[in-house]
Amino acid sequence: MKKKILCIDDIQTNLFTLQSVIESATDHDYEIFLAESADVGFEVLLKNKIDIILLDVMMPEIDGFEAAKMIKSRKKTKDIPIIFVTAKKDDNTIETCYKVGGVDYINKPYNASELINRISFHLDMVENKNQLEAERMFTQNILDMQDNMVIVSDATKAIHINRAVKDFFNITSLEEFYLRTVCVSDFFVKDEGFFYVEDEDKERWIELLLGNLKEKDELVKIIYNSKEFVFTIKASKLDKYYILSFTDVTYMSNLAKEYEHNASYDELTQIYNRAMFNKIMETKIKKAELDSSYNFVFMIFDIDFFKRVNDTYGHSKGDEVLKTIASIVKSHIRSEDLFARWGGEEFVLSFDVELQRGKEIAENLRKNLQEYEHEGIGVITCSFGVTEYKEKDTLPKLLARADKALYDAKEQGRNRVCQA
Ligand code: GH3
Ligand code: MG
Ligand code: MG
Repeated sequence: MKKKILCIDDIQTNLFTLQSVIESATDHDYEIFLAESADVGFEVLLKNKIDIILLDVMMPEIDGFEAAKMIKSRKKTKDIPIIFVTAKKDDNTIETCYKVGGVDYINKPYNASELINRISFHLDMVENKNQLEAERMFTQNILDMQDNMVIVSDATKAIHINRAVKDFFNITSLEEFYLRTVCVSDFFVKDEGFFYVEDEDKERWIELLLGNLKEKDELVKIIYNSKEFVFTIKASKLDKYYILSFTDVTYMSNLAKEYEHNASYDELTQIYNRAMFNKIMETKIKKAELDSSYNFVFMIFDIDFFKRVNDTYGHSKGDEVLKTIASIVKSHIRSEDLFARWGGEEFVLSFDVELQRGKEIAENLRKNLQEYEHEGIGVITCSFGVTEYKEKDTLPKLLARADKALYDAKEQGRNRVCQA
């Protein structure tokens, strides 16, 4: 399709000259529109997709400078290059030509080939600009199609962000991103197992990351809007730019945490389960084997007549009682004391104290449990078996002794503490 040139000049002969010069020099390569005033020019601009404007400066009513300002102020026409064609040569005129938005000016009388070359030069410039913009849009589209957050950085700041980044930070532009931060690493939170940037490394953090990524995958933790997110992060270097890609694995990370928690905690009472208890007891036994001054007691307690609770009030009420009993005990021991659900309605405890003190602790717990009124049920008591670590003890031996003591407590009428 032929490019369209609009010539605006108040003198008709000038217009005809322009037209014939361009047409003969280019063998009718362009479609030419002629306007005898700025107003006529505006009408042509409205009806046609003009590619370039040749504009006279001195015109009655609206002069060339005014006309240029109006063309530049309208969205539809602001990107059309304007070349001033003027007889004036003074510095002021030349400066004003550019100031009002002209891309070039050419003096009358003009040389035909110079005029043609300038026209085609500026049309090429527009073409290149459009091409660049199209490529930029193409890249942006590809980036936006990624579910991952993609950030292109020149090492110090982000120069490109994709839609996922905008969605995450709830922003619409790169400028808004800068209002939140310049460097995304500012959001990284220091935590075990996560990539983190110390202040002194801020300048070269991407290089550090690239170095690490050669060895292993990296995770980053980001806290944004008081929410915690976990991302895997990938980075590559392209020319002098870095491309960073963040994949949200918060869900999987939470799932892993949940599995980890479930492996150690009893689902109903949320205290340690038997597996965790065994693990910690093994380390206590090892410690006692190495250090003869280290003492600990081990105790087991069992709810009295718990079967009746289930039979009378139902299984879910029984569950509630189990939870309440666990929380009563928890509130009367310290965080370093070991407390776990052994299974069913039996619980185990271990304290780093001598036997005498251990019995006192058990007695206190027994009392505290007895003092509690379970809603709709009343008092529920527990029986305790207490023993202390002895040389060459193993976990089964400790358990057998504590179990024996518990059996004695039951035999002697329940709701009491026995030792073995
Ligand atoms: P004792 O005083 O001799 O210990 O009598 P008991 O009724 O407490 O003893 P028994 O061993 O006969 O009954 C224990 C009951 O605990 C039976 C079982 O259904 C109940 N139980 C075990 N685990 C759970 C649980 O997770 N939830 C509920 N609701 N009940 C449980
Ligand atoms: Mg039992
Ligand atoms: Mg029982």
